Amino acid sequence: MLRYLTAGESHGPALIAIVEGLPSGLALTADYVNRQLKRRQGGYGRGARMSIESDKVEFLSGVRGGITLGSPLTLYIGNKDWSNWSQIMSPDPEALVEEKVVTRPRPGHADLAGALKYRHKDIRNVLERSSARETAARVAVGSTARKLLEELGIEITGQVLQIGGINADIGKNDPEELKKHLASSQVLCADPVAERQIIDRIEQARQKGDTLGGVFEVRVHGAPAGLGSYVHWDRKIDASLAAALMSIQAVKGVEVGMGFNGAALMGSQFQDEIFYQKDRGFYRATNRAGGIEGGMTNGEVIVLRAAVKPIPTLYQPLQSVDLIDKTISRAAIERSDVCAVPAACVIGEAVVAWEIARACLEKCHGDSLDELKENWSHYLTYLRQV
Ligand code: EPS
Repeated sequence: MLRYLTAGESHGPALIAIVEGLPSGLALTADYVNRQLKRRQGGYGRGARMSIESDKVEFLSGVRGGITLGSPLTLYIGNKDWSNWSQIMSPDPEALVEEKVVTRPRPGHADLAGALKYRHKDIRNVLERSSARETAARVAVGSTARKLLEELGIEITGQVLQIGGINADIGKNDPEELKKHLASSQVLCADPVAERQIIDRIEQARQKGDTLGGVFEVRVHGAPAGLGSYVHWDRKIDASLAAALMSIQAVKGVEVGMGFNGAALMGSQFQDEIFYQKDRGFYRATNRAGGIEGGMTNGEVIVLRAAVKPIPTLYQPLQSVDLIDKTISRAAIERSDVCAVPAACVIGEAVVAWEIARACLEKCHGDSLDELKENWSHYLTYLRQV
């Protein structure tokens, strides 16, 4: 069973993740993970924190000589900002906890509900963990899954479709063009015209002390039919993918395939008709279902989209009420980003990679990569010949 936990506060010493269940024999280097960590830090619209950090992973266990051992992996990402916070965030009883106290909850943040739930008088105790800083650990974790999927011939790609109401026109690009634009885009957007407008809109929002949200898409290429299951609610792969995407900070909606737009069609217009070719097996000519039917992959490209709300920290803050003295006041201002949708897309790729890898291992098992690949290859042969 593939599982993981993350730990760490945004301004604490480090983020940690423990990953269990990766097969032995997988080639995995810090450089590989670091490439994804770097992508997550990018994107036009990030705040000052990203110029302090340059996230790098260290394997504290589970990898030897660049190869996984099958034992739990411990992933460590140090926070450079810790040196500015070590006295305030120290675990020692002498910590300067009276400094940088936050008492005016930001609407839209975890601040208020978190303080009420855990009976905190200082909202810092909430925001340090609810911060999207935690997603660095999840991207590191997802990179280990991405590496495993590469071995199985599965590729995960992501792109931003909309920021601040500006939609990318991706219909006219062929997949290679798309990849080229994506590789150089500052907002992970395949449409260069939309990209320029998005950057302008982010600048306008920054000048107004405001923030922006948007929509990103993640696609999974090469997943065979039969990942997930129809037999029980918690084995349906669309459910686990939606939960994983929804768990990303600020995500407010998830779609599979046509999603909400499909609801207005007739059944005859929506369903993807079934075809068969010798040596290819069953396939579809359309993909409105987004590669998932009945809680299982159907062999087509998996298409997932997530809606990211605008970041709650506003430099022109909205009304709030002080947690302690109950006076009406403006919400607290914490250093933050104007727009983190491109980062959210990279995080989306990571959490999707994780769920797909989990489903692949559940389907074909393997304590070692070789064992998994043998079982995988038998299954793919069966699908082609059935
Ligand atoms: C975040 C606030 C900012 C962001 C942070 C998420 O951090 P800070 O308060 O240190 O400036 O930059 O994101 C990250 C640190 C990151 O690595 O993505 C928040 O309040 O959620």
